[in-house]
Amino acid sequence: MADLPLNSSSDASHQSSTEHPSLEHFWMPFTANRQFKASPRLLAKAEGMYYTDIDGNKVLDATAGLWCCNAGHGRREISEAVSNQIKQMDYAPSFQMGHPIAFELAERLTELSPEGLNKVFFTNSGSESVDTALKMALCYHRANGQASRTRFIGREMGYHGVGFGGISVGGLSNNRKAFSGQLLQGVDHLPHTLDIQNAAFTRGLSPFGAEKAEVLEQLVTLHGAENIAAVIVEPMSGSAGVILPPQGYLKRLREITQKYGILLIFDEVITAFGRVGAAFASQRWGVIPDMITTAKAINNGAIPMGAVFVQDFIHDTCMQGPTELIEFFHGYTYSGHPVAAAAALATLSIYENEQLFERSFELERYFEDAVHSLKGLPNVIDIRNTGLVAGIQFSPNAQGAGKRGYGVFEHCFRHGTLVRATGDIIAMSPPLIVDKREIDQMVNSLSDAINAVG
Ligand code: PXG
Repeated sequence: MADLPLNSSSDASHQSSTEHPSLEHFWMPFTANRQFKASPRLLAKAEGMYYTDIDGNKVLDATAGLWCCNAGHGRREISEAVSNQIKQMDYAPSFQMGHPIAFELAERLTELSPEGLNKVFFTNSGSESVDTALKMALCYHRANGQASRTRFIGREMGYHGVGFGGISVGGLSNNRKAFSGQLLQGVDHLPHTLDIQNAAFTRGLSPFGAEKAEVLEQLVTLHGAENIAAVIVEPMSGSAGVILPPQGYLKRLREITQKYGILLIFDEVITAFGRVGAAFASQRWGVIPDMITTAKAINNGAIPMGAVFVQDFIHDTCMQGPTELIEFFHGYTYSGHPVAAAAALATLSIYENEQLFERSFELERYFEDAVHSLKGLPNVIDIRNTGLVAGIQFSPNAQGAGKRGYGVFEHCFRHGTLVRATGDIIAMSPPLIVDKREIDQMVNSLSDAINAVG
């Protein structure tokens, strides 16, 4: 077994302990494993707005875990629902069998979803939701007598998880290049909508850039609408560093897809359940897609779960052929898992009782003012925000792309605030229970880090 690294980069503001588990065997996801293991950050507890690390230091959570814990941490309602459900029935299959709680959850979810999206397919993650939606699009067109519609259109800088479908329609080159020999055939990408030159420091949606949706018309001309199955975009890109849709852009995508019979999929794995000031980004920005992919905050991140919301017409078209035959050859052992579903029902009750989606909308202005106060600090080249999410972008430093962003993230963590770095962008997406004092604390911590890192 390897020697245990003992807080090699701890500083005076963070206590260090001498006991760590062996870090040798867990190959960590999306992590610089060797760097992390040389200087680990290990969390042990979570309550409300705070994590506590294994040395007992409190860390203010400005990321809702990884965009998951919108109701804050340690919610008793959720842990009790999970505990009760696991005692009553730990697991039950959803293939040719069923259990009431999954049906109840599907119904509750459709009370929140945009009009017409009344069918729910359960998965266990955002990646699975994306692959499910892509497969559903192919099934629908085939059932609709248009089997030639097989092409997908994603967008540059889009993130749609890590399945082969998701990385094919996704547009982050680091996630694609090692696998490029085996990506899906027949995929194009729209241009991304990040526009620092014209729109830096815009509060909310930029008035510039809706015309980027027109590229879809060119792709239709190039391939023929009869060959295109679906367009998939995040209404707001999270992973790529909080990239917002320009005003009118999503509406234009909807108009063009509708005109040509192309399905429009919104990937709301990050934006659903209150992040942008409404239950769904679709509602916030007034554009209704044909499918919505979700995960994460569906049950506050408590148990892996995802869901695809589907327009009735897609579902109904697929319900054909002899009734004893399976209509959609797709599903997961854990689709609609009873314990995950119990956590989701408890979570939805918290969202409703505490009006957290409304809170996200109401706090938007305060959060916006707070994050935009960072304008003018060294190397800050853009600040973007909506609801309770913000991205702060830095120019890269001489050591290379991403180094400054990582430095700011690391400084914040060592001084008690968890933010998320993607390249030279810091994302903040606190639990929706955050209060104004905590917003100030996060922004002060970030300001200190930006000044210190330089
Ligand atoms: N779609 C979107 C829009 C996402 O943001 C996924 C799909 C995949 O979900 P799963 O559950 O398979 O991981 C995501 C995931 C970050 C970050 O740093 C974002 C995600 C995951 C990890 C890190 O912003 N989003």
